[in-house]
Formats: sequence, structure tokens, C-alpha cells
Amino acid sequence: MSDLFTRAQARIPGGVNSPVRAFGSVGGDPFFVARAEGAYLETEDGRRLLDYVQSWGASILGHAHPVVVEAVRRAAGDGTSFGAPTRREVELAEAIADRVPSVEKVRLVSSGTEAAMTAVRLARGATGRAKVLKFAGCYHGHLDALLVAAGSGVATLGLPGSAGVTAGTVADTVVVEFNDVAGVDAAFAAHGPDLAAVLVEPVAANMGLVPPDPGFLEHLRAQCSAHGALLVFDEVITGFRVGLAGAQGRFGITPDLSIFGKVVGGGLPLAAVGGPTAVMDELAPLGPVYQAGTLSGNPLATAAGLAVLGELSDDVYATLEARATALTTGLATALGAAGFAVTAPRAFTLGGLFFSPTPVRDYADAKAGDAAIYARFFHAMLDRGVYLAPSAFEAMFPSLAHTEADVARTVEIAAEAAAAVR
Ligand code: HOZ
Repeated sequence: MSDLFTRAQARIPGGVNSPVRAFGSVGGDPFFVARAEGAYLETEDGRRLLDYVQSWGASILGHAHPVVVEAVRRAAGDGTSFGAPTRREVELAEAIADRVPSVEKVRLVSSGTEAAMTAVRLARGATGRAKVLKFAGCYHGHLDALLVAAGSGVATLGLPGSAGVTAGTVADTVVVEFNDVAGVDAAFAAHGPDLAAVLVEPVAANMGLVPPDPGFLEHLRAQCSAHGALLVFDEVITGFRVGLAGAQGRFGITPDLSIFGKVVGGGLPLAAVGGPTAVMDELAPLGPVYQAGTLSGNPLATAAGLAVLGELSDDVYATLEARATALTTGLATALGAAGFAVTAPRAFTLGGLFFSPTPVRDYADAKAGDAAIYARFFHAMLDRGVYLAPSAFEAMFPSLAHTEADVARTVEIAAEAAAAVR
């Protein structure tokens, strides 16, 4: 065990500040990152790793992109936090609204969890209703109300939920399987007049990668409209990651509220809730729904977010999509040739990998994948210099810094790794 991890464990629960990083489901000790550039991480113990996590998708341009670094450097010289309005908050809100037609107004916060918490409270405040519907395996951060049948770290650790979340806090949470149209209809039949919101990751990316079935999101839109519930797209992962207007732009669906994080903060702690003026103005100070934060709209994070959004274009997404296609088809071919039954889904610029012979449509399918083989494959790849997510319940995030050659080399390494773990 590295000295750093020993010290970390003495002072930080599990030695990490977010559970998936602990390598709990893949085994072994986590590495510590010393620095990163482009597609690569450098670890404290001197390894150079081709990184497909990219801060869980936040670093869409690759690590330490010069435009972002310069923007943050310049912003830092002018002060790092004021707790007062700044010009760049306005510019970032405008930039988001310019790109995402469903968004007229934006409230900036500091993390995806905070954004989801705000969206739930806002939906309840705006509709005067209590219940929220979420999908099993979707993850919306670690707010109590949505920490039921959650993906990401909760799935990684195989937990049913979380200790400390009381029955009362989740009594108004309705859970349905992802892609289950009949389940959605049954939930609306049972709870329609009480449902404030339906929250969904339009592409589920916290139980591995699970794209929506054709018509699923349209059905959610129709049911929400029919029953007066707000449709909330959690685009923390997909926002500005799969297209300029996020997944909603790619699918052509208009949610009532959207949650953004990761890319919108350019790799710094920033997230956002956005939607039409009539709903957003329910937030304090105009409306009765309270929400606040000293670091909200932080000057470094808005600088990074604006720098990244300024670099994104349709050409960028076309390149990312080509990389994601080469990666998923290459991995499927390499692993298939070695005799593994895998499915490697792709949704626009995102990739997934399940050791499962059949397509994965929901959380039950995702959990049926062979996590033990994933763990062995993960380590075989890591030993050869490629860092995939340290959990079978996460996605792959090729960045703009990943070259065609990087992806081709990844596929070659995958063939070698697959043979080694066979
Ligand atoms: N919830 C993140 C993955 N979907 C993991 C966050 C982290 O460990 O940094």
C-alpha cells in the first residue's frame, strides 16, 4: 500500500472523498493523481495512464486545457470568492440559455447534488405537490430524497440505499425501472395528482451506460404534461457532453427543468438548475422556494465554465462521437474475440461496457452483468496503462484530447488484457 493511501486512510474515511474512488468493487488500492494533461493522468507513483474517466466526464477538452488553465489563472488573480454578484455569472447564465432552448433562467450552485436538491424543492414549491418519481439505477447525487435505488457509488457498493436516510425523507419518492413504460403509467395512475416531478437521466450513465428505449423519454414528457408534473432532466453527465443542447437537444425533448454539472463548470465545482422563467422565479429572492450558497457562481468556476463552453461546437461533438464509436466497437470486438460475452453501448459521445451477453435496458440488467470479470479486466487494463472507471456501474468518457491513435492503442491493449484475464 502506498504511504499516501496509508496516511489518507488515517484521516479520511476509506482514504477517499467520494466512495467510487476507493476501488471498492474492483479491489486493490486507488492511485493518487499528481498531475494530468490532455488524455493522460500522472500518478504519485510515477505512472502515466490513458484516462477514460476524465473527472467523470467533466474534462471534455481533456485535462489542463490551456484555454481553461489561462482563464482560471487570470480569474484567480482577481480574487477567488466574493459572495457577491459578478459579471461572469451573468455571462455563464446567458451562455447556458443561448445553447439550451428549454432554459430561460439559471441558478448556479456548486455541485450536481445541490442542483438536484434545488430542482426537487423547486418542483415541489412550484406545483404544491410532494411526490417525486425517479428511476432505479439513476443517480442524482447524494440528497436524501433521491438516495433510493441509486446508481453510481451506491450501486458500486451494492447498497440498497443509505443509512441515515429516514423512511420519512423517502416516503414521497416513487421508484420505477428505467425504460419501463408500463411502470411509469402505473405510477401515474397511483400518484398522478401528487407527483411534483419526474427526474430522469435522459441517458442513464450511473449504472453503466443505459440509453433510453426509443419513445421512453417522449412518454415521460407526455405523462408529465397530462398530469401537471414537471419533467426534470438530470443532464449533469449529458449536458454539453453529448451536444451543445445536451441530451434534450439530441432527443428533441423539452424538459421543464434541467440540471447541469461537470462540463458546465469546466472541471471546477459548479452546477446549475435551469428552466422557464415562470418556474425559476419561484426561487428566492423572487419566490418562496429557498436556496443559497456562499460559493454559488464562484468566479474561478464561472471562468472555467465559460472557457469550456466557448470551445464546444458541432465539430467537437462529431469528433467525440467518432472516438466513442471506435472505443465501444473496438472493445466489443477485442473482448468478443477473446470469448467474453460483452455489450458495449454508446450514446452519442459516451461509452459503456457490460460483461453481459444481452443488451442492458435497466438496473436489473445492469446488476446482472459480471462485475467480477469487469474488475479483472479493469486491473489488466490499468496494469497496461489504461484507466477505465473503477466500477462496472459507470460510463467511459473519451475527451477531445483522446486521439484516434490513443483509442486504437486502447483497443490493442484491451485484446492483450482480455487474453490475460481469460
Ligand atoms: N458520482 C461520480 C460518478 N458518477 C463519482 C464521483 C467521484 O468519485 O469523484
